[in-house]
Amino acid sequence: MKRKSVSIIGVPMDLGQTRRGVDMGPSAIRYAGVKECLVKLGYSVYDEGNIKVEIQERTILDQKTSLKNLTAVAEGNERLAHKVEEVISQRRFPLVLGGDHSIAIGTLAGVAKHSQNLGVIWYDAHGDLNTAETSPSGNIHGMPLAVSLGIGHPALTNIGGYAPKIKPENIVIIGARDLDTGERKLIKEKGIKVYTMHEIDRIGMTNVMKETIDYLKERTEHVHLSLDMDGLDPTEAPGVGTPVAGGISYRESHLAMEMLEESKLITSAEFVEVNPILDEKNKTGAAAVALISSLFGEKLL
Ligand code: HAR
Ligand code: MN
Ligand code: MN
Ligand code: MN
Repeated sequence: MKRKSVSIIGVPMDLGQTRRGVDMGPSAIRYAGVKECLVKLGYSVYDEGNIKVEIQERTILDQKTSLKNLTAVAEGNERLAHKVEEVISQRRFPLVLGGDHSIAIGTLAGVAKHSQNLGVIWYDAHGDLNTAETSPSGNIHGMPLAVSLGIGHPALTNIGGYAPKIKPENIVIIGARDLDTGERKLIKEKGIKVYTMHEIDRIGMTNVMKETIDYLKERTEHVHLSLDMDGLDPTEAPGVGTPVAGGISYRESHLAMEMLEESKLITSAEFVEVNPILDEKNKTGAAAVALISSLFGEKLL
């Protein structure tokens, strides 16, 4: 890691989808010892607490677009964007804990304020490239990557006061195995680099990460890691709202984090979609912390 100070930012967001419990993700990751791990690795760690997210017990549908909980999701992300921007101004590494993946909208809005040519690694079973028109669910957690490209509802694409946040050629998706029709179309149209499970099986995680690192090193100045825990196989990360079989293993994920650490490329990160209600004794929260430790330089020997 380039920055020796880390700010932990919790985002108890559960309004980007409809399964309850993912708002407790930040607690689960804290409980699994994220701060202690980073301190042990020699970092100065500041737990900034949680970003305020509205508590809304019933889903509110946007009348025109059928997007779910649009206003509350947008407001939470606006607050998150400010916080992330402030943390980077203080030269600290923002480590954002979700919460559902809709929070990547705010994280990227904050990070990209400081970076004209931001790279993004999207570690996920899903593409999160839907719009209101292509979404099968109306869930905003299926849209943050499209939104960050400037594609989607203006209440989301304009968070932070500017759009777009990122360029399609600066994105690498890793672990995809559940892509909707509209998402496939967008990937082809925009030429987004994707390593599906097919490529991971075919060439191995070592080569996937080597290629990803070389690709991003060449064209970007900072790289954000957006890690959705459902990128991992559900047997090893069961506490997620939208599990998809046939995922990345725990060991492959460790390898990926270790290679990213060696590359010194990552300047911000988020770990999302941990849902303790669906989990088995905080297995997924603990896996998130183990991966964070590797990303920040923990060695086996
Ligand atoms: N693609 C589906 C949708 O848009 C499912 C998305 C599930 N998303 C996440 N984030 N868990 O990756 O609704
Ligand atoms: Mn809630
Ligand atoms: Mn996701
Ligand atoms: Mn996902």
